[in-house]
Amino acid sequence: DSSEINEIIYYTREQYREPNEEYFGLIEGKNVMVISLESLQSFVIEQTMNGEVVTPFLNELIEESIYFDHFYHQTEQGKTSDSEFVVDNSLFGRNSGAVFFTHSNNEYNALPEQLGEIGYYTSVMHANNKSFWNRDMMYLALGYERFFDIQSYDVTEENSVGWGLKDLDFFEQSIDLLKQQPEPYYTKFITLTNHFPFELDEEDRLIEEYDSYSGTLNRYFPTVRYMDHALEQFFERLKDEGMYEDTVFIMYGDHYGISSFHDRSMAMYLEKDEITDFDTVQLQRVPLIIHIPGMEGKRMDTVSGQIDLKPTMLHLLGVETEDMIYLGTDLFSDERESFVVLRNGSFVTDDYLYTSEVCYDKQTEQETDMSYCEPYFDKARQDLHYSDRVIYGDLLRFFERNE
Ligand code: GP9
Ligand code: MN
Repeated sequence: DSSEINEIIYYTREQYREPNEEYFGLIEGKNVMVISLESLQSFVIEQTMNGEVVTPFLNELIEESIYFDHFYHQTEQGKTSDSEFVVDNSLFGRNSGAVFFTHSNNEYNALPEQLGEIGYYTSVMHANNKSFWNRDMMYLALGYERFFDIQSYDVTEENSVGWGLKDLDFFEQSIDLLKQQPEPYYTKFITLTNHFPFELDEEDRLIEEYDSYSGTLNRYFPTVRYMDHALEQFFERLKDEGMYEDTVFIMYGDHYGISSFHDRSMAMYLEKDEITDFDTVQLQRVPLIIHIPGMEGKRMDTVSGQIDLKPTMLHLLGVETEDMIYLGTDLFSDERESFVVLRNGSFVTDDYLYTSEVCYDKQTEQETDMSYCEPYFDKARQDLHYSDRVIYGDLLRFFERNE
C-alpha cells in the first residue's frame, strides 16, 4: 500500500547520489549496445593460460574504454535472466528461483521503458526461443519494443554449437537486424557460446584447453577465447558499416561460469593452495567495459555491481533519476561510496569483505575484527530487503514519478 511505498521512496532518496557533471548527458542521443558476455569472469581478463592470452581483443578494448575491475555480478539461480533484471531495473532478483518467471506481471519502471519515453527504440537480440526463461513476458513488462529471437536468425546445424547459434554468426546476422531499427536505439545482445558445458567445434578452438581435473574449467578457456574473437569480428563489421562511431558499448559478464565445484582446479590455475570463502566472493567479479568511441581509456577501481548500471546509463544519457526508485548508484558520481552487496548477503567495500559471517581484511585476505564490517550491515540488509518488498508487493503499481 502507499505507506509501504513511501518508506521505500524515503530510503531510495537517501541513497541517491548526484551525477557527475562531466559525465551527465555525455552520450545523449547515441545508440547504445549492451552486450551480455555469457559466463565471463574477471579472472581470465588480461591473463594468460599456458602462455596464451585468453582475451586479446577485450584487453585491447579495455585500454580505450572505461574499465571497472572491481565490478561484481549479483545474480542467483535466474542466471542470465537475473542479470538482465538487475541491469534494467536496478533492483535485485530473487534469492532463489527466478524473478523472470515469478514476477513478469509486475509493474516496473525499467530502463527500456524510460528510454522509450525519451525517443529511443529498444530491443533485445538473442537467438533462443522467445518463451525461454519467460523472456517474452518479462520483456513486455520491462518495456522492450522488439525481441529478435531465434526466428529472426538463420540457425542451422552448421552454425550452431552447444546451446545454439555460435556467437560469430549471431553477431554477423545481427548487423542486418540493427540496420532495420530506427535511431537512436538501445539494443541488448545476449551471447551464448561461452555457456556451460563450454562446447566448441575444433575449427573454433583458437587456444588449447587447460589441463586440470576439471573438464569444465579446461574447456572454459577456449570458449572464452572464441567469444573474444567473435566480439572482435563484430566491432570490425560495425566499423566497416559505419555503425561504430555513434554507438556506445556497455559490456559485462552476466554471472560466473565456473562454480565452486571446480575449486581444486581453479586453485591450480590461480596458483593458490586452496579457494577460500574470501576467494569465492572475489571470483564473482565480472568485467564491466564502457566503450565510448573516441574517448580515452580509464580504469575505475570503485567496488560496484550490476545494480549500478541503470542509474549510470541514465545519467550518461542525460536523464535525471532523482524521482525514480532504484537501489544502485551512478558509477561516476563523486559522492558514490565503494560498495557492493551480493544477492546472498555477502558484501565488499574498498577495504573489507564480508561473507559467511566472517569479516575479512582485503589487504591481508585474512579474518579481521567484525567491527570493521558492522557499519555496512544495515545498508546490505536494507538494499536486499527493500528490493524484495518492491518485487513481492508489486509496489511500483503505487508509484508515479513526478516529472
Ligand atoms: C539462454 C541464456 C543463457 O537463453 O539465458 O542461459 P543461462 O546463462 O541463464 O543459463
Ligand atoms: Mn548466462
